[in-house]
Amino acid sequence: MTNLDQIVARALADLAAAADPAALENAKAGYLGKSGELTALLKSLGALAPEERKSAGAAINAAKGRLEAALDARRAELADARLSARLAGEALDVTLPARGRGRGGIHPVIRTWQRIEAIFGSIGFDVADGPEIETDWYNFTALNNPENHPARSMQDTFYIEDKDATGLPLLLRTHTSPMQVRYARQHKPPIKVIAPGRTYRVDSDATHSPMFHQVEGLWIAEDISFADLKGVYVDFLRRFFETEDLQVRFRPSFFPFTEPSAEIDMQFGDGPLKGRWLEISGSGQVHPTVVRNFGLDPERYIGFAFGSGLERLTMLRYGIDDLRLFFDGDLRFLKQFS
Ligand code: 2NM
Repeated sequence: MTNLDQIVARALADLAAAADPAALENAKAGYLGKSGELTALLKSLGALAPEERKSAGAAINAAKGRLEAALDARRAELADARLSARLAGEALDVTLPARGRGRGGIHPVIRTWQRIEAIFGSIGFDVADGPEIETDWYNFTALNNPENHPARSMQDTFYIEDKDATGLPLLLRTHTSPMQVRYARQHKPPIKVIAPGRTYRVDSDATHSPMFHQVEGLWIAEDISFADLKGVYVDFLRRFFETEDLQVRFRPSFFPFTEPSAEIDMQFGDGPLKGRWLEISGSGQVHPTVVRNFGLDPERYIGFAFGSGLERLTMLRYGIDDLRLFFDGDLRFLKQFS
């Protein structure tokens, strides 16, 4: 074997043994680099006699060609191996079932809202809907709220910068009564409607949220009395709380939109709240001025209204002790109701 053959054999073995690109480039340098063995042979050609130089040069160039081809092949092999290792490391099992989107649930307050619509619907009450941004007239004036009533102040009510057609400020409704005024002005008596929805007041602490939910009820006809209010509301409470073992009492009170007015208290005959009177609603006989603002003659039409908080009803029904749980968005809480 000639010296050249030996070099080529060693070089091919070294290239094949290089385990990574850096080792390969090192091995290449030992033969084809500036001070590589093959490069040295090429440099030494000048010292040969011209007749030998030609054939030696051709042999060295052929050897150089073999090494370069082997180098390219090994480079490609190492690159392939690296890609395969990476693909194996990042393998995805595309046959796994998809995770899918989490299923939403009904918020407990909205569940209460739905139950209330079903219960009142079953005894002939329609459901009113209306805007959350209201005019001063629908939210206060029509409901007999005096011009200087504290509820009308910026301390209690969220006003927005836009004005209505009469130049009065628009506001976030502080109760759902304005929906009932709108409904009553668009329907002929008998008027029998509930108005559930979001309401807003400047109030935020452990027991008050600036946004909360109310349901108000209204029944106006020629002969609707406090006895009807009592029958309807007691029936509602017994069905809502799913118990007949429940007492109700009416306590005199005051609201600008009703006269006379009463707070409604209830008491469970059983369970953890047994024997405690709980405030559950405001109510009253609709004030003649409000009936007139419905577009009706108060000498002919009469009836009752009530207003209850949906958060309060929900807390009592499920035994929830902190209002803030409704608004935190904590799934550990919410999932218990879905
Ligand atoms: C309450 C208490 C008492 C009420 C009055 C009216 C309307 F539209 F007829 F004037 N709707 N709701 C009312 C009455 C609301 O909430 C504590």
